[in-house]
Formats: sequence, C-alpha cells, structure tokens
Amino acid sequence: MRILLVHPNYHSGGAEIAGNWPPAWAAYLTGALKTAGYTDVRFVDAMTNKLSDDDLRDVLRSETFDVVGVTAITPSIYKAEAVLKLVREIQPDAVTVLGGIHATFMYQQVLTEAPWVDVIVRGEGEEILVNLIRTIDEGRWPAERHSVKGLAFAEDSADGPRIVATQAAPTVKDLDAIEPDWGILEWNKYTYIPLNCRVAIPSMARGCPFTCSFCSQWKFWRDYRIRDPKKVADEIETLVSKYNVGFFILADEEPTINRKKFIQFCEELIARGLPAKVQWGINTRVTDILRDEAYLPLYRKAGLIHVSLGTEAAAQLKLDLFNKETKVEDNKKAIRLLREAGIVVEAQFIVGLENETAETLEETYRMAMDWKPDLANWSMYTPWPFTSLFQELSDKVEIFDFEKYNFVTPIIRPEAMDRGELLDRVMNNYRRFYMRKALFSYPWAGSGQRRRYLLGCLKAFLRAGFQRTFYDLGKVGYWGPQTKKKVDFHFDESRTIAQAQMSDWEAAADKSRKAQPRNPMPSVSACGGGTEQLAELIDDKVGCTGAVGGDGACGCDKQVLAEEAGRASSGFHI
Ligand code: B12
Ligand code: SF4
Repeated sequence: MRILLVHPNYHSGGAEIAGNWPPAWAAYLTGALKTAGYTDVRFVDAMTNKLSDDDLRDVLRSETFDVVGVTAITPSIYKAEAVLKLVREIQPDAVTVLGGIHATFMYQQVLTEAPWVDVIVRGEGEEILVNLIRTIDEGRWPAERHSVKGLAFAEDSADGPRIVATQAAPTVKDLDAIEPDWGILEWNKYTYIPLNCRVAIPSMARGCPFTCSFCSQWKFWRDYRIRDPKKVADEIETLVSKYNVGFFILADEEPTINRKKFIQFCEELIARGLPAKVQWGINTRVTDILRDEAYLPLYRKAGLIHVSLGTEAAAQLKLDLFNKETKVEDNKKAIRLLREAGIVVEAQFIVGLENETAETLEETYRMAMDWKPDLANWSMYTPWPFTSLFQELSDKVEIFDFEKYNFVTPIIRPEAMDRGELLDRVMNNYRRFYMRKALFSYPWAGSGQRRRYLLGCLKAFLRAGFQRTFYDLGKVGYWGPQTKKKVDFHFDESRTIAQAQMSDWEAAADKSRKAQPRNPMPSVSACGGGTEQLAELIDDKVGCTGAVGGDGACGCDKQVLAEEAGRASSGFHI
C-alpha cells in the first residue's frame, strides 16, 4: 500500500506569522499507520513549501499511490478539496480521503460540493484510518465500507444518491499507545521566528471538559484524555535530541486542567535538564493561572515561556450568565502573576460580533493597556457552523465562503460599522499597542530570555507587517485608515450551505431543544468555560461524569450527550 498524505497550501495571516509550523496530524497518522504495518507513507507539506497545483501535479505524475489523504480545517477546506480533485484527475484509481475538523462535522456539505472525495474520516484519525486502509488493502473496499466506523461517503441507492455516515468510532482510549512518526517531517523547514529555532507541536491531552458555545474543539475530541507525563517528556526529549527542536507548543485545548499531571510533566522536564534546551508555550484559562499561582515559578523553571490566555471573549459574547466584574479583575491578576513569574503573557480578544461598536473596540484597547499583557491579539469572531452559537446567530451570518473563516476576516458585519471599518479599528488597536511595546516595554524587559523572546515576537510582527501578510492585509488591500473604504475581502458569495447539511443541522438543533430541560445551562466561571472543571479531573480520576459526556468507559458517547445537552457557556482560546 502506497499512501500519500498532503497538507494543503492554505495561508492566512494570523498565528502562522510566527514561523513555519509542523503539521502534527501527519506525524500522528504516519505513526499509527507504521505501527499497523503500513510503512510506505509519503508526506507532502504543500503549505510550508507553498506548492502550486502544478507542483502537486508533478508529485502525482511521478509516483503512484493507492490512497491519498488530505487534512482540512474550515478555512483550508477548498484547498483540500482541490488537492483531491487533482488526485482524481491524475490517479483515478487512488482512494481519496479527507480528514480533520471541518469534514468531520460538515461531511454532508463536503461530499455534496466535492463528489470526487471518496471517503471522509470523522474524528480522530489514528484508529479509523488504519481500519480504512486495512479494508482497502484486503480488497474489502468499497463493498464493506458500511462496517468501518467513523466514515462518511456518498453512494447510489434505489432512491438516488445519498450520503452515509457510519457509526461513530470510539475515541482513542490509550493516547500513550500512539507513537507519532516525527521523522516524516522535513525538520529544517520548521522555524519559530521569535527564538529562531525549530518548533514542534506535541500533545499531552486531547479534549476539553468545557462546552463553550462558539468553540468546536470540545465537540471534536469528545472525552478528555491525558497521557502519562513521563511519556510526554520522553517525546519532548526525542524531539530535542533527534530533531533539534528548541521550542514547542502543546496542541492541547487546556493543558493545565489536570494540575497534578501538568506539574509532573514540568518536574520531568526539569529532572532531565530539558529547560536549558527547549522553551515552550501553551493556551490556557485565567482560572487555572489563578489556581496555580504558587506553581507558576515551577512552570517557568520547566521552560514555559509563553502563555496565551482566553481573556475577553465572553464579555464580547454578552452571555447573560457572564459575571464581568469578577472576570476583569481576574484577567488582570492572572496577567500580572504570569509576568511576575517571568512568563510572556498574551491576551486574546474576540471582536466582530454584530453588536460591536467603536466604543467596545476602544474598550478592548483600554483593557489591554490596563492589564498590561506582553502581547495582545484581536481575533475576528468566526462562526464555525458546527457550534451551538452559530445556530443562535445564523440569521446574522451572510457569508458562507469558508476560506475566509480564519479569525482574521470579519465574517459577521457589525450593525454599527462596515467590515472595512472594523478591520481598520482592529489595526488601530494593534498599531497603538505594539508601538508602545516596541518603544517603552520590550527593549527594557530585562536581559534574559523574556526580553529576547519579546524582541523576537516583534521581529515576526514587523516582518508580517512589511510583507502585508499580517491579517491578509495585502490580499484585502488595506494600506492604512485612508483605504478602509476600499478594502475588499473577496468573499465568494456564490458559496452556500448544501441542503443536506441544513437538514442535518435542523435535526441536531431539534434534538438539542428536546434535550434542554434535562440539561440546564451551567453557570460561567471567570475566564470563560463552564463550571465543569470537576474535582475528579484535578485529582486525576477522569471518569464518565455524564455532565459533559465522559470518557466512554460506561459506553456513553460524549459528543452525543453534549450535543443533546445543547447548552451554551462562554470563554475562548485559540
Ligand atoms: C497548532 C495549530 C496551528 C498551527 C498550524 C500547524 C500546522 N501546520 O498544522 C498554526 C499556528 C500555524 C495555526 C494556524 C492557524 N490555525 Co490553528 N491550530 C493549531 C492547534 C492549536 C493545534 C493543531 C494540532 O496540531 N492538533 C493536533 C493534531 C494531531 O490534531 P488534528 O490536526 O486535528 O488531527 C487529528 C484529526 O483531526 C484527524 N485528521 C486531521 N487531518 C486528517 C487527515 C486525514 C487524511 C485523516 C484520515 C485524519 C485527519 O486525525 C488527527 C489525529 O487524530 C489547533 C487547536 C487544537 N488544540 O487542536 C488550532 C486550530 C486547528 N487552528 C485553527 C485556525 C482557525 C487557524 C488559522 C486559520 C488561524 C489564523 N488565521 O492564524 C490558521 C490557519 C493556518 C493554515 N495556513 O492552515 C482552528 C480551526 C477551527 C476550525 N473549525 O477549522 C483551531 C481548531 C483553533 C480553534 N480555536 O478553533 N494553527
Ligand atoms: S474555548 Fe472553551 S470549549 Fe473550547 S477548548 Fe477552550 S475552554 Fe474548551
């Protein structure tokens, strides 16, 4: 079996301005395939190598593959579909496979708009892909495709063409059993600009016990599972010694949720002398930082240098349950604690809901100045169609050009301003914030790693600013306030939601409405997220709670339970 995996060539000027990032999914899937005996795997990173369709044609003309698998998040979906279309043209016998978050939830849409996709893998890929490849390898494809869990495909039936989703596959229960094949990546390509070193994206846990209404991550990973911290440290050691990695971020949604394991992880890194060789970053929640105040020096000692906090989204989302007074103070305190521990802290603001005004945007700037994070990030609210908040806001969503669903393009037009003005005001916040930081903060941020790191971040920002890649400013034609009326986001307004997808959502919404009385809305904690951060988790006894689904040990399915709960809470992190 010859298998090709492709990361499509999609770019949008957000997080990627910090460097070239390795596609972790390819290492995880290759590892699983090789463990199962499928060793003939080739990976093409069309994103990092900026490969054109012609370049991909050359690859497909030079080698023959039995299966080609492509990944897609929502904004890269059209590029991913296009790669598989090329495969269908050049190698019509290859089985075309699509995986990742977008296709997992939007399989009706994808299979309607891209009929050349043979099969979609829904959810975590490791076990499902191996089962799929085995089915193909043993000549049981497509005859036995109905019996492989976690797939979606189109087929002809007596009533005409229809889309089939097989039974959901269970989540990967033993994450430690997955051995990612990091060797599949071309490591010299992956550089983190702030530290000018190689970067990796390992993960310690999958899933999130919260159920924020605008986030799709908890739905995707379903139950929360965490690895043995020693094994994660082993992996970091390999990444450092074998691949010369000098910086990593944990891909985890909430790495600090299980404090006991997070501390064990930090202690392992320290015991192995790794902090002298590798620094790292995480996304996490304000409440965890407040809870862990006493441990922040330990975290820093273990090499944690960058924490990105979901600070302000909830206020923007204006959910009734949100207690803003507490949160504002908590945010400020968490930021101070991190700074005092020598950790670079980044505040995330979500802007661009329909009720955004000049004043609310100004308020976020004032908050950023008051809280004094080292870095601030204003992301455009992006209505992932598979989130519960989308269901509530759907009458405000006019744009279904998913390529622009990327945190840097205003998808929703606020009632008080047009999209060009929104972008301009966001840029104004960035300009003022970083101008002050560049002049009065970073150069004086001591003499150690923190200062070096911050100056490195500034370099990445300046580079993206000059190249006009930041926020896709070049693509949309923004050259400063004088151009705000001329900005063109090039939305493809011919893109719509397929009828099959609409029907699917309506059925899901109906199910969730029916389930609501049984599952009252949780209250909201200070930094976002609900209150389901259960004692069991902190005590390292992750079990099936039923409240947010569970680990499946009892046979229940978190996704189903959670969707049925249909509840909303708030908070955000990228
Ligand atoms: C690291 C990361 C990045 C890196 C990208 C690294 C890379 N080259 O892939 C950087 C910083 C560059 C980045 C940028 C962006 N990101 Co990002 N990123 C993440 C993050 C934190 C981790 C991703 C990861 O590696 N996960 C671990 C791997 C193992 O999981 P996975 O990719 O989902 O793969 C599994 C399954 O999906 C499945 N699978 C995936 N692909 C395939 C393919 C096949 C064939 C099969 C069978 C299975 C399969 O199997 C895998 C193993 O189980 C996630 C949030 C998160 N915690 O997951 C956000 C996330 C993926 N990013 C997101 C977004 C929106 C972006 C940006 C658009 C934002 C921006 N403008 O900057 C850009 C787009 C960049 C681009 N050009 O594509 C969103 C996507 C949401 C959505 N619904 O689509 C996420 C989920 C964050 C969020 N809060 O919502 N990102
Ligand atoms: S935004 Fe909310 S649900 Fe999503 S990963 Fe973060 S805390 Fe979890």
